[in-house]
Amino acid sequence: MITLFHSPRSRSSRFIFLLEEVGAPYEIHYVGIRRGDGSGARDAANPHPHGKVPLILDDGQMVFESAAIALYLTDKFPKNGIGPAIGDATRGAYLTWLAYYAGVMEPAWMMKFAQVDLPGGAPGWPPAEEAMAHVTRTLEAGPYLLGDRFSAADILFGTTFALFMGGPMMPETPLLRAYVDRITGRPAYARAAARDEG
Ligand SMILES: N[C@@H](CCC(=O)N[C@@H](CS)C(=O)NCC(=O)O)C(=O)O
Repeated sequence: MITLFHSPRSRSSRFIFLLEEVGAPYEIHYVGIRRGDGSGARDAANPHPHGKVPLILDDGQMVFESAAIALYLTDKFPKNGIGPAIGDATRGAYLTWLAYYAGVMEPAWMMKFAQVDLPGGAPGWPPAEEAMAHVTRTLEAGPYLLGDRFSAADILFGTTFALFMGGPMMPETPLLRAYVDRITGRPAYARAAARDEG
């Protein structure tokens, strides 16, 4: 049984979606977190070293960081095929997109959000616009990041786009709108949304 430490309307919401997609037995442990508007507080019941969500516990193993949880769950529950296994022709692309989400998209977006320009302008990731151009080119060949195959990487990207598209962080385009609708139109997304608030 997987235990998901979750707080509504946060980065852990997409892991209810993923757990539904992979068909894992799971329970949700609802915890409080500090919110961007200054509300909320760290929850002593949450074992995360920084008080954040998502985090999962599985038979004594603790996993946190979105990309790590996605890989852990799709490796452990391969039945529905949303995480290419070792040896699969799309495994390399799958690992790349998971790492790209954590190591490129999130920092690029956060720097854009905070309007930070580093001296020299060359941290370990490109500007958000350049990263989005790469994502867009990939989806043009799509319909998913891995081509024909829906994967947990689409859950990370698609649910994030669903939140920010159309706002100052991300202009809406027909291609991205169609992508978001494809991801959030999945039955597992609706089942997860029904459990988000507890
Ligand atoms: N890099 C982490 C980020 C996790 C994260 O920042 N989660 C936010 C919720 S969206 C949180 O728990 N914030 C509470 C806090 O920072 O104390 C991941 O992708 O899992």
